[in-house]
Amino acid sequence: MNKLVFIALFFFLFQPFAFAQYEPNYDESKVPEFKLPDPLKTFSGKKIRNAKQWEKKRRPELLNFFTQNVYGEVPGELNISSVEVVEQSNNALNGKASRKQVELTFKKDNRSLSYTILMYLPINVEKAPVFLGYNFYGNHTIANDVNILISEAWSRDNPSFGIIHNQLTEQSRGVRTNRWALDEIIGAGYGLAVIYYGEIDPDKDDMSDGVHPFFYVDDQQQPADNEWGSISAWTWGLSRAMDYFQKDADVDASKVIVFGHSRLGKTSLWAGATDTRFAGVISNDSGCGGAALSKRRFGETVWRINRSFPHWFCTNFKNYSKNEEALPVDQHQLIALIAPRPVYVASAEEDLWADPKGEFLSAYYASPVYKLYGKEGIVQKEMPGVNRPIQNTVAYHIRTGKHDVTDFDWEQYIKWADKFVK
Ligand code: GTR
Repeated sequence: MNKLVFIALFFFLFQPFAFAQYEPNYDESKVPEFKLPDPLKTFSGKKIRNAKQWEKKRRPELLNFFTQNVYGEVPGELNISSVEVVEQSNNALNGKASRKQVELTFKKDNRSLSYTILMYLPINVEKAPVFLGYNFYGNHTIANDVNILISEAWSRDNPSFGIIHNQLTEQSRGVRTNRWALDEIIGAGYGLAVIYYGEIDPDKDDMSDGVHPFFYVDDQQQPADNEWGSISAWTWGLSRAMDYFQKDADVDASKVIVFGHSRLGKTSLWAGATDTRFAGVISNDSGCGGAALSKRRFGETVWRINRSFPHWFCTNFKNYSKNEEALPVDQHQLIALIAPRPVYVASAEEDLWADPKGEFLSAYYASPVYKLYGKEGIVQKEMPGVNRPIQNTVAYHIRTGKHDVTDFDWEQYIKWADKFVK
């Protein structure tokens, strides 16, 4: 047999075994043994005893590790060049809200990038606390409102939403109203601000578009190994939205809660960790690289996420693919970086890919850091029953159903925000 044919045949026959080894695990009894790094012990082994030591020693070294090895560093400063209110009305949602569409523009050398924040604010509140979140398919998908402008940015195709040739269209207006409980948010006295994430960085493995190239020198094609992936870029966008809120008299910038689902839940956690101006953080079904503990290797793993979405994290994170045991941190420490500000981690029962138990344990193991500040986190190690939220400064629920954002989720977020942020 010709040698090449033999090699091809060999790989063909043994391929199922090779892949079986990396099939996602959904069996609790097959979760590997692992030791979680202690948030209250420094890398050099010193015990952290109070909030001051945490802030001086441990928090900075953890933040630095996540920056250099997981999400990637933002290579420089890029501030808002101009703000334009492109549309507004004081009569939205049957007179209950005002609506504002604000375009932020960034310029550097001969590059320019703009994105639009769509805001609904309750009419009877002078300075509103606000939920801020990214959406997956354009601002016009979040409400059945003909006045919402349609973004021209690249989008992943989704024929069921009428998105083909990577262009958002009229056909998808209002298709995601189910994910945003807008009436309830406004009724409870909060504003909602949303941004289409593709305007900051299109969600594809291409580092030549979005905000990344603003910092390239000479003929650089991609960020350095320790520099930002897409999650960090999206996080940068949220922080610039925060810059804007600080100047908007209609918003209470000291009460902005950053929210995100799934990959955008990973993003909201990283935003909360890196930007202490966010008063609260919500991670909805954020899974691997979000709230879920990586070392459990349950559902999606570091290898799998780096393979499917090579652009989300920094290149250095690939060192931990199939190598979670070498990670000197885990995601409970990402949550701890948000302390003492309120954080809500939510899971869905059928969303095993995101590892609900790993998400819960992260919230639990982050709690000792909250305790340093006299704040109550998650005190019981047993997961609560389905649809039975635990709401402290650290909050958690697992609801029935699949990977999604539902009215049940929002009801809990509003109740919790009323108590811990408003
Ligand atoms: C999945 C990915 C998850 C999650 C999800 C989403 O395909 O594996 O990590 O982020 O996408 O964002 O919808």
